[in-house]
Amino acid sequence: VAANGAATRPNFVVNSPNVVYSDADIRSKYTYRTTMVTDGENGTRVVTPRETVYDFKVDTKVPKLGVMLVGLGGNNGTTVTAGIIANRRGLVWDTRNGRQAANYYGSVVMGSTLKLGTDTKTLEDVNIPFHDVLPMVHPNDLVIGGWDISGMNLADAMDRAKVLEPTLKSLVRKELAAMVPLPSIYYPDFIAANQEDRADNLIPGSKACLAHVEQIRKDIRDFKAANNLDKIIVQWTANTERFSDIIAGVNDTADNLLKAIETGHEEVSPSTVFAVACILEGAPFINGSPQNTFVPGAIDLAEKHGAFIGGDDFKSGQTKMKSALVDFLINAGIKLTSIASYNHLGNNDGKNLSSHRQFRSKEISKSNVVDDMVAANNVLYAKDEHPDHVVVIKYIPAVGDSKRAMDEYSGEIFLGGHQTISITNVCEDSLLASPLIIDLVVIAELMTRIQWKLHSDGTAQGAKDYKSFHSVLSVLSYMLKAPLTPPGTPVINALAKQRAALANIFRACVGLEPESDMTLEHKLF
Ligand code: NAI
Ligand code: DG6
Repeated sequence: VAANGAATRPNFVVNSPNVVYSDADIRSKYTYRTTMVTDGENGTRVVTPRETVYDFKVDTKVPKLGVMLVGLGGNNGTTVTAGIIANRRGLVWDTRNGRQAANYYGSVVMGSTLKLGTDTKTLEDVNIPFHDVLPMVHPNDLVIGGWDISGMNLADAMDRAKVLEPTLKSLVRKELAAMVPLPSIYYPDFIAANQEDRADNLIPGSKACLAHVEQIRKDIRDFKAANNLDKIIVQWTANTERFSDIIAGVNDTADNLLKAIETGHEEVSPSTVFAVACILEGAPFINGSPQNTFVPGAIDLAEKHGAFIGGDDFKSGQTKMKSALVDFLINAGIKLTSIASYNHLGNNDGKNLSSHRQFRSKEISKSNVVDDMVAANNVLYAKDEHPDHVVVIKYIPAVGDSKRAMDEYSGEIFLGGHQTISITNVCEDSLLASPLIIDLVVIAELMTRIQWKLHSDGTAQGAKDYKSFHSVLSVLSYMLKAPLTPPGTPVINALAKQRAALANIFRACVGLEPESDMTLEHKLF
């Protein structure tokens, strides 16, 4: 992939009349097949296959991309920055277990593969790196910057985070020491009081105002110009905030939200101010924390400006396991009756979450993650019936960033039997979250280059102009605990479905069918 902004192409060619390559883009004609169900007579249902033909167009010019993190000096911010530098420079360092080379493990884009098809001769699967299905930014080429209410340089902040090996830290120290976060906005009511002592790098003012929006917009423009960037993506990886109350006339519509910012309404959070600034600046904004940054007015504003937003809350460990395991159990016909999820951790995130209102934001985002899987199984569950589900988080400083998640899943099996599954998941939280930050950036950027229209075959149904995907990028759901979806559309939490959606949309863009896993070629001779 060219890092110089030249148009690039996947290193495969789709041999189909439905796919056309040019110097600037890849165009595909794609037939989307769905099944529609209506109620018929006498309690029967009428099921009708439906086909919609779309044209997709992918701009193949890979931009020079900047990523600006809100919370750059935190555990995630410093870890992802050090990790990208380590990969870019191909670093290898000593650990007590031997030599360790930089890698992108934990990133779907960089660490996983997609089945391209079946080898004509051997009939074996041909897999390609996920990153190669369409022209994507390489994470090594990302230019990183951002804001933090703590003005510590990133080398010292990396020490404060206590995540990385000293040998790796010494190799990236010089570059990180030169990076100092931009001052940020701090409205003390939104994060825990125990964060106050690190708030020494502030834009003046302690409630929302237009000057804050303008300063953030200027920061984005300045960073873009200083680094000669084509595009910027902004991601919130700052502290979890409390939820904002949704108040009619304040944050329910785009106009009211802008007015509320202008008049300094106390219910507008820093993360919402960042979101508004990014929307107005046309920079995609992704929320990696659980709070309701995207109040209805922010979503409305994004839709009005055709700006991209995504969220909420990185799905790194316990919830990722949960959204795979619950999908498996319920689809195996086992009636899950309870989930008890305990977490303890000792990093600054844990410290912030030891405050009730911030914990409550996290509790909400961690609790709704099985709803769709339960609701889909009307054999096991009556309407509105669901498993008991409790989430506990405790701050234990001694374990630092090494989060412990303990889950007990109980369910009913055949003829009144019971099954209890206990899982202990120990992981450095920031080493799980950092690759997600990368995936979110790379995929969100790619989504800005994909356009669609209804295929025109001379009928009235066809559309003339291409347009973008909806402002709310639900395609990012795989990386997020409480996926934001376009208003009125369902939330999918099941991990396998989220990944299939991502992969199959990208396949459609190069004119390939969804991967059905039927493998009839191995069954029908
Ligand atoms: P952290 O506490 O180490 O870092 C957060 C940083 O944000 C701090 O440096 C803080 O000074 C800064 N900050 C707070 N308010 C700010 C503001 N208004 N503007 C700019 N900077 C501000 O936390 P960590 O571990 O990096 O996590 C970041 C966020 O990601 C948290 O909300 C956490 O809940 C969320 N998250 C983390 C996951 C993980 O696995 N590490 C997974 C899911 C979500
Ligand atoms: C304790 O749950 C702290 C949280 O910030 C989590 O570490 C983070 O949200 C990751 O959660 P999960 O459920 O994806 O492991």
